[in-house]
Amino acid sequence: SARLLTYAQRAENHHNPAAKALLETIGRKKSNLCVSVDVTKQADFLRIIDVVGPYICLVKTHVDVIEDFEFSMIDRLKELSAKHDFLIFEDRKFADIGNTVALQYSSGVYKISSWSHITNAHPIPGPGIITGLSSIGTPLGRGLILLAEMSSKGTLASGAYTSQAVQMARAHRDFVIGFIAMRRMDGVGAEGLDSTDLANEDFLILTPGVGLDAKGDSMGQQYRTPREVVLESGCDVIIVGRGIYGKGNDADIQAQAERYRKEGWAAYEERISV
Ligand code: 5FU
Repeated sequence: SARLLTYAQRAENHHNPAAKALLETIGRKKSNLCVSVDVTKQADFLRIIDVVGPYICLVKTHVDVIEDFEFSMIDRLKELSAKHDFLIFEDRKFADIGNTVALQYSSGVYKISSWSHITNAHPIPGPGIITGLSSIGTPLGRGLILLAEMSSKGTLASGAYTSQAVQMARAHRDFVIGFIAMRRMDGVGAEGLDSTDLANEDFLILTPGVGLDAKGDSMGQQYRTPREVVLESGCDVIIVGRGIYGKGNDADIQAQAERYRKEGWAAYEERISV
């Protein structure tokens, strides 16, 4: 299964340009670390990304929390993406009908499709949300992640909901490149499917709720270590927010980014060596 392949080998399995580029970047930089930069000022946002850039494969944004947003910030973000060789993932969590999400993705203040290689969506509206986002994202070579599970306590994304999210993704393999999930989705919702097809299935698993120094926060977030996430649960990309950018000055932030990169990569190397 894909769990035992190298990231570089898996890049060959993917035709979606965003999935291929992400896997190649991970292999090239020896980093399965995505930093989530959830700060509210443009200057802090860009400064933190410049500090962590060398250690990451992907930066995750919530662009709508930036208070002093100007579109020129996106130009600076793209420059940093080229300078440090990482991709961009706007964690927009679209959740409406296809026609509406196509507008939200392409238009408005943020024009997410014009700069974000990867974005994500809740499967709650049904497959029309994929059709709508794909009508904008596929011509631009973008990739979509479906939220099959969440890291927060009491999430409703479990059981049959998770299985149906995976089934929706299987029906749209050109645009849906993987999941937000807490474990590999191999075999989930796969009753009655051909076993060789399933053995070759290669979804990317991006996993938030990663921290080395805390178990959670006061609002339901739950943290696991890179080792639990990558080695034990077979996930592909660790997403770390406050564990990195919340750690003080630039030198501390840089040290944490390097620490998580090392931990995530060691867990992957151990995984593929067994
Ligand atoms: F889909 C999800 C999820 O299930 N849990 C999350 O925490 C997304 N997230 C995001 O990852 C969340 O919106 C934050 O941007 C980030 C986690 O940040 P933390 O500071 O590492 O807790």
